Formats: sequence, structure tokens, C-alpha cells
Amino acid sequence: MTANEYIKVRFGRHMDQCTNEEIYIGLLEYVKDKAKDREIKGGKKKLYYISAEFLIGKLLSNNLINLGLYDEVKAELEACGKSLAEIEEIEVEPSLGNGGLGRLAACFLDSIATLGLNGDGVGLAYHMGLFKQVFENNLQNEVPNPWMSEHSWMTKTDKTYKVDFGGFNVQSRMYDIDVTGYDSVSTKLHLFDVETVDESIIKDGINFDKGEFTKNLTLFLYPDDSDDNGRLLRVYQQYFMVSNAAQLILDEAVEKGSNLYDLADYAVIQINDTHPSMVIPELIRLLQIRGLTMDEAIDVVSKCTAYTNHTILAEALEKWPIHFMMKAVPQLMPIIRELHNRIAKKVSDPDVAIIKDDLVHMAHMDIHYGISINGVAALHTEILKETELNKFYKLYPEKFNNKTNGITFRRWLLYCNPELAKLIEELIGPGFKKDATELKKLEQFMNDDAVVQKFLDVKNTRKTVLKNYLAKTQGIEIDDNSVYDIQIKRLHEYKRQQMNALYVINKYFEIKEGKKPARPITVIFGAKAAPAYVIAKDIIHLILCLQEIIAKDPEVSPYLKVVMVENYNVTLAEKLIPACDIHEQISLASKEASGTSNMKFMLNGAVAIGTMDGANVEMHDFVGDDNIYIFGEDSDTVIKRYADASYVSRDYYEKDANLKKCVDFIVSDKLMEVGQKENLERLYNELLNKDWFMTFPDFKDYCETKEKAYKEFENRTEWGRKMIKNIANAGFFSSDRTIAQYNEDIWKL
Ligand code: 7GP
Repeated sequence: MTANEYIKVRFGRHMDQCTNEEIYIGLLEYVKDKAKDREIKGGKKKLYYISAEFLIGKLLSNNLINLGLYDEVKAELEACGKSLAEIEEIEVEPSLGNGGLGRLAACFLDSIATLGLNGDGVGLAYHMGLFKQVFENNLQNEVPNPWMSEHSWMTKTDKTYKVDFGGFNVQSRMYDIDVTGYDSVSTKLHLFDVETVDESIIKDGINFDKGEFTKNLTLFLYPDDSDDNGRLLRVYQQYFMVSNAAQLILDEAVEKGSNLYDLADYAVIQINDTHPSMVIPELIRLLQIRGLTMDEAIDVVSKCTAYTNHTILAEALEKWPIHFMMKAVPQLMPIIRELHNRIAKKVSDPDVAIIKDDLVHMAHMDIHYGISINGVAALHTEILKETELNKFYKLYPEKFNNKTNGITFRRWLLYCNPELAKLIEELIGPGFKKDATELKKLEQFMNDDAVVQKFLDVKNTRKTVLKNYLAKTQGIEIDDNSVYDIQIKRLHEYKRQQMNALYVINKYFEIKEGKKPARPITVIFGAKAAPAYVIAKDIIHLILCLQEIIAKDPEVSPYLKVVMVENYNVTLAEKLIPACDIHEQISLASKEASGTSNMKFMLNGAVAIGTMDGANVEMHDFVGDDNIYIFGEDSDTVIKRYADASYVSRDYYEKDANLKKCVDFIVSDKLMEVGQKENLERLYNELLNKDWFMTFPDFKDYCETKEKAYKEFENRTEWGRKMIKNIANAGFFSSDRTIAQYNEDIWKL
């Protein structure tokens, strides 16, 4: 049945007689039906990818592409005067993630289904998602982001579980979202919810009563953790997630014939960062209830779980106070103590203990009792082995492995940049859609100027698309003849948006002094700051203030424009990435575990300016010095400087007049005209007295490297060759490769 026929049956009318809403609902149900036809006929062993976040983005077009229906449906719509793009606007982007970790989980689900692997995602159905970002008076405000509606990709199932907390219990329900593989099977994302959640407890922005656990359990992703009740709520949420997951895992295994002693033949669990770590003691607890002894249960579970680490930032490694655990999940504490004692008997070093100073170290539990621990890029895994987790590496060298991240080329090329996909197909045929390494064949065209010009033309087309999109959706005007220089990622000091902002100030002064750039520059930022992360919000404030004063300055505005897009999300990324000329990957070396936007930009023919950090290192290996702009100190230097505590930011400030001038501008009268004194002074003092992520030592090199990049951008043909080199070498960064490696080394499905 075609979509049109389906809609006719559903609404009793032809597509051309239906409203866009009706067509959207019709297509949603049509796709769900088609996905059902392809549901994987499961093998014995199944992967459960448990994650607090799944940043899946809009699904209509993605599903149509993966089901091979995109062109057909597009044509059907066009035949009755409708456009898929308009229908798509009706879809609300699910707000189930925050950043890289969540988007990675979504790319992984796509690749799991595409490779035909028996694997599902498990997470939570947060009603209000993360939050919606709105700018007011150059400040970030947070408002709820409701995204669920009667007609959505979530399908209510009849699976419900009882989840016990200290002093009360709740009844859960499972909702499923189909995950369609590209020309392959479909699998599931299971999202759990509770019916007692009460959206009316939200007052004034995203505030709500954090003590009302039955009413707020699945209200928000990452509720504010600046106070004890907020942190406690996160423990409740995490336990709710893993208790449901564990019950589902055991049910499904038993259904397939497991006697539970052989659980590892039926289930492997990937623990995505430490949010799902409690799945280990929870499974042990449930197995005991089902008749296994503690010894047996520990033995069984120790063969089933694998842990992925996504950060070396100490503050992001979760440690929960015992009194939280006793309050929220008292039934787990005896098991966690047992797990702790067994290790303590064998290894006396308190640094590897599970319980230390009345805190439960979640990652330590994962490492001792799991089969695998992986980092997400080569450098990151080396740092884990040699530094952060060195003591664990010495205990279990065989458990450590690297899985360099990847992205799905379906969403990040075929869907978001059809013009580029078409050009590539004309040049090397369609094979790259299934085997990303075939992109390498593009290198043969690098010296063909006519082909190079075609890549430049596609980029220009996409730059105009972005210009029109920003004008329409955000009321922002940009010049598509300018160079688009883009930094989009979570707002964090280690990612150093503040250094980019200092560069903008530097450029502002240069223009004021008469040194005009060869071509106008558009610096685009997109980032949300965690609501309780004060300095991150101050950095947003600085950027928004710069945006305003530069826009108002007739001397500067013809040459420089700063744009901070509001509520950066997957949908915006899909527009920004294809249009980008230069992308910023400027984290302090050693701090960015991998980065994944870097891969998306590379695939779309943007050239990076970056430090030797995360996956940038591997990108550099592929494309060489001429096709990526590397600057700044390397991770060894940085790690040493932290170790000997020798960094004094003020020394750099005093010695470098230009840096000083830029930093001082943050608290200048000019900025105070549009900004808040308190925020700007706080940021200024932070940089001057701490600058924990060492922007000052890299600043000069950063500025010089950017000048070099802008200069080379003017040689259009040479730049076009750089673009092709990047696209041709992006194949390694397909999540299909990553997932094949997870399966080969860890899951063994
Ligand atoms: C991110 C890392 O910052 C990024 O470097 C990496 O590419 C990505 O995970 C996927 O591996 N981490 C998060 O998004 C995050 O929330 C909290 O980390 C621990």
C-alpha cells in the first residue's frame, strides 16, 4: 500500500483533501506499520543499551529514508501540492537528551538496526525533556519543553513493572519507539514512564517540588542538582530506569528459555556512562529473589555488563552518598556493600574501592564487575589507561579497550545534505551508503578543478539554505557570502566557547583599528548551559552581549557578525552542519573524550580548527596537517601542568598586552551598556584568577591559526580540495564501524 492509499483508508479522503496535520498523522502510522513488518526476529542473545539520554531528533524523514520510502512519499506529496518539509515542521523534536552522549546513543541505535543486530535501547520518557532555552536580556532562561503528544512515535505497550523505593513504590509503563535500520530490520527503543507524574507541579520556568518523587520522577532530564533534593531525585530516576531495564531483561531471557544461570548467553548490557550503573546490584538483587544465591548472582551478572566512559572530568564521575542510597534504594545497599567487601579483601588500595568516604563510586562498581571498559577515542582511552583509571588498568588490563565514536551517515549526510549525497553518488556511485569507507574514492577528484567547483557550489547552496532558515525561524539575518565559522556543543568551560568569544573581541578591535578581514566573518554559536552552571551561563551572556554590540556598531558589523542560535538542538544541527565552512573543536587538550560534531562537520566538507584532543587526533591522522588547523598545547603538556599545579592565568594576562586588552573588554563600559555587571565581572574574575581550562596559554596560537584558516579560505579551489579530503576520509567515523567493533569485541551477538 502506498502512503496515499494508506491515508485514504485512514481518513476516508485523498492526501490532497487532508490537512498537513492529518497527513503527518497518517505518515506516522504508515511508517509504524512498515517498521512492524521489519521487526527483527530475535536471536538468542540480545544487547540492552541503557542510557539516561537518547537524543533521537525528528524521526519522520529519517524513518522514510531507512525504510526506502523517502523518494516515493516525497513524490506522492508533491503530486498533490504538498511538501515533505512542511509536513516535517509539524513534528516536534523529542527532548530526550543533552549532548554528545545522548546523540551517540541515537546514532548507535540506528547502526545496530542497520547492521541487523539484536539490540534495543532502554531509557526514560521525560515529559518535559531537558529544557527549552530562551534568551531574554542577553541571558539564558529555561522553560519546559513538552514534546509528547497524542500522535507520536511512542507506542504504549502493556508492559508494566512495580518499582520499589525506600518507603513507597510506583507502577511503571513501557513505551516503544521503532528504530528502523537502513534497508534492514527494525528494533526498539524502550522508554519507561510512571502514570503518577504530574506536570502541574511545574511553576515559574522549570522549577518544581523536588521532594514529590511520585509526581516528578520522569518530569525532566537532568533536574537541577545544585541541592540535595535535586541530587536525590537523580538517584530515584536512575534506579527507576535500571529496575525497569533489569526486570525486562530477566523476563525476556526467561521467555527465551534461560534458566538465569546462563543469563550471559541471553543478555549483554552496555552501561552508557554511570547513570545506569545501578543495574548491576539491581540484577543481583532480582536474581536472588528468583532463587540464586548471592555468590551465584554476582557470578552471573559479572559476565553481562560493559561500561563506556565518556569523560575524564572528575566532577562528572558520579559518586552517590550512602545516605542518599539508604533513603532512595535501601534494598541495594547490602548488595553494594557486599560488592565492595569482596574487592576490599583482594585489593587494599582505597583508590579503587567501591565505597570510599561514605560515597558509592559508580564507575568503580562498573569496572570491577563488568566485562569491558571502553573510552570513546584513541587518545581518551590512552588517558584512561595511563592516568585517570591507571590503577584499574593495572588490575584488569584485558578489560580496557577503545571504541572511537561514530555517527550515522543516514541522518548526517543522506538526510541533512541531500545535495552533497547526490554529488557523491554521481562521482563514485551509491556504494558509500552501505560502506562508508568507499568515500575514499573521492580523493581521485581532488585535482579535478571542475569537480572541486561542484563541491564548492553545494556548500554555497547549503549556506543559502541556512541563511533562509535562520531568517525564518529565528529572525536572524546572515550574509551567505561570509565565511561561516561554527561552534555547536554543550556549553562547558573545557570546550572553551569563552576562548572563541575572546577571539571575537580580538577581531572587533582589529576592525575598529582599520584592519578589515578579506571577507566578512559570521561566527555562530549554539549551546545550552546546565541551569545550575553559573559560569557557563555567564559565557552565554558574554556571547549574546557581543552579538548585540557588534550588530549595533556600523564600523564593525559589515565585517563581523556574531550569532548565538536559540535552543540549539538536533533539528538546528541538521541545518548548521551542511552549511559550515570552519568548525571549532577547541577543547583543552585531554578534556574532550571524543567529540562527535567534529565528525559530522568533516563528513559535510567543513574544515576543523582544533586542538589535539579527542577524535580530532584521529581526524588529523587521516587528513594530515594541510587539511585541519591544529593549534595549542598537547595533552601531555596540559596533564603535566595540572599535576604540578603550575598554571597561573594572571601571568599570561600580564605578559600579553593583546590578551589583556581582550579580557579587559569583558568588563568595559561598552559591554556594561548591554550586559549585567554581576555576570560579566564574575566571568572576568574567573578567567583572571583561575582559568581552569587554560584558555590563556592557547590564545595567541588560536588567533594566529584562525587568521591562517581565513586567509587560506580565500583560495577557493585549494579550499575545495581540503573539503574533499575531509569528506573522503570521514568513512572511518561511521557509527556502523563503531558498532561492528562493539559487537566483535564486547557484545558478540
Ligand atoms: C560526551 C563527551 O563530552 C564527548 O566528548 C563525546 O563525544 C560524547 O560524550 C560521546 O561519547 N559526554 C557527554 O555528552 C556527557 O554528558 C557526561 O558526559 C558524563
